[in-house]
Amino acid sequence: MAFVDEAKFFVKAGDGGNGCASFRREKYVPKGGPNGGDGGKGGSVIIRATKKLHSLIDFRYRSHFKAGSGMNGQGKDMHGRNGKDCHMDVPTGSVIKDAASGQILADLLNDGDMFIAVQGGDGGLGNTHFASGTNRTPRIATKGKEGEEKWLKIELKLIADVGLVGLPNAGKSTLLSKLSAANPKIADYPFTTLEPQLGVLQFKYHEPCIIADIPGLIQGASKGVGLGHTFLRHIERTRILLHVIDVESESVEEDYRVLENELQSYKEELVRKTHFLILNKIDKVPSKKLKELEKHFALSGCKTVRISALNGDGIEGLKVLLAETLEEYRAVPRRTDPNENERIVSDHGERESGEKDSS
Ligand SMILES: Nc1nc2c(ncn2[C@@H]2O[C@H](COP(=O)(O)OP(=O)(O)OP(=O)(O)O)[C@@H](O)[C@H]2O)c(=O)[nH]1
Ligand SMILES: [Mg+2]
Repeated sequence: MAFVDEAKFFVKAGDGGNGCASFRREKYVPKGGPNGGDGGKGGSVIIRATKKLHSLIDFRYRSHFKAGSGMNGQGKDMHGRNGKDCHMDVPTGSVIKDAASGQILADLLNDGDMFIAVQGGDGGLGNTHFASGTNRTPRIATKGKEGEEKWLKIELKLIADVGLVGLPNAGKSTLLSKLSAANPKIADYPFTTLEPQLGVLQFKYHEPCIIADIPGLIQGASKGVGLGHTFLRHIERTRILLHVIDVESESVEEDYRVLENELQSYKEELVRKTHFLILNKIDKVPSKKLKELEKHFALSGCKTVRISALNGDGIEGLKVLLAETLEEYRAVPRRTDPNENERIVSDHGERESGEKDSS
């Protein structure tokens, strides 16, 4: 299951410069011929895919992209300068559509793929073009053509690398907000998160990764209790699962068992995935309790990580662990899923409809 992120933006190519109508004026040359230069060509808006980008976050800050207009031609056969192209970088995997018709215009799969979104207008012709045997003093020059403009839609399919699972109120959304720039709703009651949320975790020296925070699971979720477990399909293809546990709970071991059971009843595969047990809210319990819990989980072969999502303790260590673990996985290609068409909420704060995407 992939998350679809999308944005709308406006592109406008540069207008062509006007051609010029002028005549040579020199001493002793009473009737100089035409010497009006052509107008410059307008710049185009060119969209280029780069693997350095991983989200459409930049579109939150900018939605209009304009190329430069061509300069007008001048006398003395001077052509106008061409307008500057506008280069836009988008993440690889972006699909560009016409916003009005929905028609796919480009599928920018590979690093370096380019697409001319709108062509600059041609420059007008200077009057030199119109001189002929019968008309040696043409006073006409043509106007530059207007650059194209349109609204486009960009869609990016994101596949989460890391999934956050846990009982309601365990602190999953708080953790997402600490690991990424996402701003999910956090509150001291169960089922705060009603729809999966995405965030992008940026590393200093590694490729960024995408984290999915899903609604809390409770005993019986697999039978539809609470919010059910259909959300789990959003994390089916993640590389890593973080099982977020509230260590303040009276029954941490039991909570963990419930979580494992629900994951298992959804799909056996989910419990076999690489996972780390995140002991959250360590600020709320004495270290004696933590040590006991660590000992308990170590016996079952589970790797634990202590954190306080609230005050940030242990978050840096967790980031390093995620970066290193993901690095090992990068070399292995992920299987593709033909049914990746669900839309959900991303950390751009845009809420999408649940409709199926036909692309
Ligand atoms: N003291 C303390 N409180 C925390 C910590 N992490 C989260 N909380 C609090 O726990 C409550 C629940 O946090 P959320 O992040 O909304 O929990 P959630 O797991 O996303 O909950 P659901 O979306 O309902 O499943 C909030 O009041 C948080 O402020 C922590 O490390 N320490
Ligand atoms: Mg939540």
